Amino acid sequence: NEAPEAEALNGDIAKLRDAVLEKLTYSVGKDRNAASERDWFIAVALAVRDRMVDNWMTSVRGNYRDNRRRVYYLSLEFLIGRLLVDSLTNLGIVEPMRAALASLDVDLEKLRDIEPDAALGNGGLGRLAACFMESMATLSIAAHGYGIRYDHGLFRQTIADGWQHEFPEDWLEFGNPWEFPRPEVSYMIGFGGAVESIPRNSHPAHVWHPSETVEAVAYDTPVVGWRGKHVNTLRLWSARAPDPLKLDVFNSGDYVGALADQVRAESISKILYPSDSTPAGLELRLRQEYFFASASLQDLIRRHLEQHGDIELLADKVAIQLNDTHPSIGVAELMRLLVDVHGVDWDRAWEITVATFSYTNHTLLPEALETWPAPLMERLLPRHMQIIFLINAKHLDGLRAKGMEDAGKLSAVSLIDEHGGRHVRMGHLAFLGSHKVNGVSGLHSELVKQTVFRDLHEIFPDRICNVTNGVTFRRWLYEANPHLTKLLVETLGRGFLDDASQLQKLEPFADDLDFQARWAAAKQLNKEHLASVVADRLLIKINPNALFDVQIKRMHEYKRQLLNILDTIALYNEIRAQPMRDMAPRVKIFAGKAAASYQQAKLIIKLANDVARVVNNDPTVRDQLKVVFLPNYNVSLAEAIIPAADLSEQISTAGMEASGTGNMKMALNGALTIGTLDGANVEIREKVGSENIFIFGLKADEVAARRARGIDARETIAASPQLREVLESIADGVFSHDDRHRYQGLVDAITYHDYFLVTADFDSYRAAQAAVARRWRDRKSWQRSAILNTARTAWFSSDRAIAEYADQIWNVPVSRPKD
Ligand code: 26Y
Repeated sequence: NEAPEAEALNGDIAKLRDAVLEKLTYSVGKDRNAASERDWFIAVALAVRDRMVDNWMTSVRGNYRDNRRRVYYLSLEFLIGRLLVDSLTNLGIVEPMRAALASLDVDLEKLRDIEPDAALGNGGLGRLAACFMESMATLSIAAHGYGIRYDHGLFRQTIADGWQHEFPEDWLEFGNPWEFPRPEVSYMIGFGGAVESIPRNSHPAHVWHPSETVEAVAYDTPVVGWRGKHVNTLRLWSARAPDPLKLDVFNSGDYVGALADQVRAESISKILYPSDSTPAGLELRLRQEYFFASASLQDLIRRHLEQHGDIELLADKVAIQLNDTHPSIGVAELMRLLVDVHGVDWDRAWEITVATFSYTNHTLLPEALETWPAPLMERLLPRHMQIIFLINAKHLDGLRAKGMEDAGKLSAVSLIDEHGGRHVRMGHLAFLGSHKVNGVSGLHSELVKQTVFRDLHEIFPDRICNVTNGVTFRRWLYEANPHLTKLLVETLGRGFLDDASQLQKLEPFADDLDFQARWAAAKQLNKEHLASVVADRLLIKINPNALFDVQIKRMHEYKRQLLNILDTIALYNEIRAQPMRDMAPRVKIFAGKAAASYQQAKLIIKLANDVARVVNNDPTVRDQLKVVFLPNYNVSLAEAIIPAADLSEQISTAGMEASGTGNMKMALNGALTIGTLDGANVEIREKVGSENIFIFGLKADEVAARRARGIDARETIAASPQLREVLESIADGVFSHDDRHRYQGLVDAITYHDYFLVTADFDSYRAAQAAVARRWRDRKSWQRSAILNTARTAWFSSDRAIAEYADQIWNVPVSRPKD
């Protein structure tokens, strides 16, 4: 029965070819002989989008017909990346499209590289939102994502003379073929002004008269799940001035003044805040948060009333997930909409609110916990400030009525932080306004209970739960690593594509030498590809047979790229001391962006580049060690690096990385992890087995104890000759001949004030790295472990994570693509 299949395939190829040509002609307006690669890309994207639309309409109709509870995922970040191959994969037409394009003399791989990388996010939190959108579609959940359509996503990073420079990113420059502008879907968002109290029989009504209004306009992007069956919507809001041009002002000759309101309004969706885990703290950030929370809530209430006609049913039909505290002003906004606009009485409105919202915490770092100065909130959102005070008063009164009198306890659970000027605690607001609060790994969720929300947890002991993060295997295995995926299909059949747990069936092959050889061949192809990327971008030749030792993530002191650099220098010293010693060649690969204002992180980038320059140009080192810092880390670069990784560096100070998701992606692609017992590393160890991972360093409780003893590191350094040598060489200017004192401050900082415990973990890390090197030399044993990493990490699929949210938090059904 091959003939009919081949015929169907040929039919599909012909149809795709016609569809692409039609788009090229009538939508792009180009003749095929004049079309540029970008023209072809747009034509193909539009043709692919058409294929999604039929299923999209069916899904939308189904969502109405079934009257199911809808899930709304509110996130200020969606780190989407490219969509062409992702869409083709989920629609199951990669190969037919490749063939259709080949018949037109067009190379699909070239088109893939032309698409800009949609970087509407900073890092883990934004990428998680994108993985979750894909899994919610895959599991046929009636879900909508809501966010902001930033004109400019995360900055483009260049490295010049080793230093990071930031340039604006312009993903919309040539238009966005995936989205549908919906100018008819728009909402008015108020700011400032005053609140009027109108006396009534029972209690006063409140009318907010904003002094400024901004319009939120919707742009919809279809999100297609695996096998194309279910399609959801990502709705992103763009800001417009309701009255963009003051004609009278313009006519009076003040051309710039006439546009001032427009500039102010549109600045809200101009640019993504480029910091993660460091305070943004500016008024524009609060304006962004309220703008998108309000637009999203108005939109979902309108949809709810259209469908169900009764605001009382909101919590039965709607679940809203807050992705960190960034949308948590939504708690006050929903109260305002229910009480002031829809006339629901306060207590009932609060019941509905709590039953509707749930909140995911992604960080324990105190500097990343959002608080807003009460005077700022009062000025920008006067009605919301009143509502927050009232929520707080009822909350604290309730506790006093239950006999809680301890002023310290009450102030710890108050929505208002009274230390150093009044601030609204957005985490507390999100906690109180939600029926469930989750952390993102087992360890992190426990720490959430013991630290940031200790006192609230005591009062609401059933509220905090755990949902360990996951990643979508479609993007991070099938698309990023077609060589390995092909081998897995040949070995296991196609079942694992629908049901990741079938990857377990790989276990028996871990010791099979023939399979190991094919496994190694796939890895080798990925490494050769990465080597060509490195050669193109950095003009550095790396050896694809070397161990690829990879640390890719945002630059942050707690992630301890510095520890990895110190290890690199120690290796370098060893090689110089014994140049002829036979060691396993290594390539240290770094990539990551530092927030533009984070000086220490930028200095660490410079150090990595300085070390790379010295090591790579030292003839005694030969091929034994190479160091590369790949600029402009983003989703697409991750897709090239992850399948090529042998070793995955997950070395944060224990207790500080909430989960990590790069750790999951690399383990899935058969890299071994070297890491601390932090975040999801703990669960990765449980799944893969301790003989297939390299764990080192202080544990979270030991970190706390060590810090309590003081973080002066002089004794630690004195006790480690290797560490002393490394730090001396940095301080002496071995890597900075042009400015010998460049790193004096950095060395002093970890010597006298080593908050992230780089020095305390150094020896243990070095020992783990030595164990890595020994294992690597026993290639069969390494490959066995690598295979077992892939076989045992199916649990880290975002399908599993989303199924847990659906079950424990949203109370909605899921159905698998094959059901
Ligand atoms: C308030 C503002 C400055 C801010 C903006 C972005 C604060 C935090 C963030 C982003 C945080 C983030 O990306 N957190 C990461 O979330 C991942 C998904 O849960 C985790 O895997 C990762 O450990 C955590 O650092």
